[in-house]
Amino acid sequence: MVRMKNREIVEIFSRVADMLAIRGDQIHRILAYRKAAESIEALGRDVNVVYAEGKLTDIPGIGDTLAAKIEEMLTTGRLAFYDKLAAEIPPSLVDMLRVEGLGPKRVKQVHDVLKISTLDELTVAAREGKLRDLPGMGAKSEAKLLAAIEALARHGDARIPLGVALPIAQQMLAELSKVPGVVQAAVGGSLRRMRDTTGDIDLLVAAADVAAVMDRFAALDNVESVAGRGPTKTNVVLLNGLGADLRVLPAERWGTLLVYFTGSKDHNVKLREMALKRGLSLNEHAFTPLDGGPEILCATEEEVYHRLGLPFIPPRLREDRGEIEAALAGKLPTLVTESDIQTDLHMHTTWSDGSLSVLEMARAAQARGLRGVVITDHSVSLGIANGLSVERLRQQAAEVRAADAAMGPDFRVLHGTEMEIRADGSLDYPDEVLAELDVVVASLHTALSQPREQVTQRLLNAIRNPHVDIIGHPTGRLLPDRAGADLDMDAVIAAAAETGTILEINANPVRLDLRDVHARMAIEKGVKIAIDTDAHSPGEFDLLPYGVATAQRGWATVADVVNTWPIADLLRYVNRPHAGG
Ligand code: DGT
Ligand code: CA
Ligand code: CA
Ligand code: ZN
Repeated sequence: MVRMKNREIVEIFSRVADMLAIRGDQIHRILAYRKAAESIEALGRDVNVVYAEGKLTDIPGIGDTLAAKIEEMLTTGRLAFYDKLAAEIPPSLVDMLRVEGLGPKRVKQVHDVLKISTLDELTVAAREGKLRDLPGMGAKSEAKLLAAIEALARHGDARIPLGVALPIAQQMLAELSKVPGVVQAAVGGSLRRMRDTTGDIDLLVAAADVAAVMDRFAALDNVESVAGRGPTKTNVVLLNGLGADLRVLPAERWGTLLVYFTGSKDHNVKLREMALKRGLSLNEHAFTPLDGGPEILCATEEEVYHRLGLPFIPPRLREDRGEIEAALAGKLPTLVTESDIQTDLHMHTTWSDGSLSVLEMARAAQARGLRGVVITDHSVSLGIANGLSVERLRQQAAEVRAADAAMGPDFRVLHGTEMEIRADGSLDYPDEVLAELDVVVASLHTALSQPREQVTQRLLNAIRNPHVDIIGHPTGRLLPDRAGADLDMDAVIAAAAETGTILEINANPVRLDLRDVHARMAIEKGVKIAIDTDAHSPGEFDLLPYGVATAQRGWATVADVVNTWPIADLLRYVNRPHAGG
């Protein structure tokens, strides 16, 4: 009998890590439990099966001690060590760690001093002003804590980052494609629209034998349990807790199936209204005449849109943000695509916190079809990332020029920086040093929680510096949990438009920053966009599609995206006489 599943073990190990942290235990012990939780989460197989094979210690980070604990949980459904810890550190304290800015030491303090052991009690205490008198606290930090608690309550329902869900979906899709008789297979829902986070995985398949596909789906390695099954759909829960829905119809209905389950819901509602005006009802199966005539089947999405008097609308635009109106008016944008991208303007090497040399990164970029890169290591005040002093930056210039020569005439290696915008708004390098660089990216990495006016002003200072060409990942958000700076985006975009400063869409799926709607706002004001991977290793160049998709969701065309320009045009643009400064 199965007593525990993967995600319950993940949950217990990560709670143990948090409880040890609150207790003030040794760091290596805390990290061991955290690593174990991450390993099981990434496992992709039922841990009960791995245990039955006697291979628990093959799992990364699982040695004999942790394997014995997993065995205990799998066979008894309990972990004595957890129960023992829980007697000392109430497990409800762990929930408080989800509040941004609230660490294990503080949690222990409010528990020890004020006897607070739940998030609700903490909220009440903060509202009543009982936290401000604790050592190291004050009225200001109390208000900040309360704001963070309220933010947590707002975003409580966990959505999964696109970068986590999409690879899982693609892997499942590859398995389903192998089932005999499968004609088409695609991801649907918010994943196909490439929204930055997703509620669940939607998979769509066209096949004659519906049952065979659904049987295979229910038996995939990463499926924990089947939550529901109907004639054309199966819903499962994955080992990592994510839901996944599969829908299967015959190939002649593929067009309506795709449109219906790509969504968004609001986009679909509009399409259905348009269909009704034409005397048709529309669902995933077909158009059905309201007067009772025979079904009209659509094997492609083009046919569905055509029947409604519309051109094909790319999935990335299907959010009911004016795309149907634009389509009717013949004004849909021609979206930028991956193959339009010629350069990457933001990446790191071993000079700061990257894994490869300048030349190796250039070669890796060339291998992916790019024609040029800008090397942008961190600047001096980001000590944690081994940021470059002016002296090291100048040494690096020589290496960049040597790499540029070594790559030959068909590939350019340019010298840049990802310069810190410091907490006080000043910049990390003086103007005369910035003037020596080909391209300057400026970014916020610290003090992101400053009040809106202050943090916006920091960014405006950077935008107005005539040497700053690009603002990297403008808000600094990290998906799923860190909200990023509370920027006045209208002011940032207005200043970027005025000075010609480029705003980045950072392609790393933990960032996707600018996000879609802000990219669209910027483009509408004439601001140029850079889509950059911010690669710290060669594999991260492959994150580009996430950035391109985000740009597409921002309605970006080739003209809006500086990475599509020949490198000479790019250099001319960044070296033009600036309006700022
Ligand atoms: P998510 O999963 O929250 O990230 O967002 P979606 O858009 O993937 O939504 P989901 O998974 O609930 O449903 C997938 C698509 O199926 C959705 O985009 C549109 C379609 N759909 C689902 N439920 C409804 C519904 O009640 N009405 C209509 N018109 N469409 C629906
Ligand atoms: Ca979905
Ligand atoms: Ca769904
Ligand atoms: Zn950065």
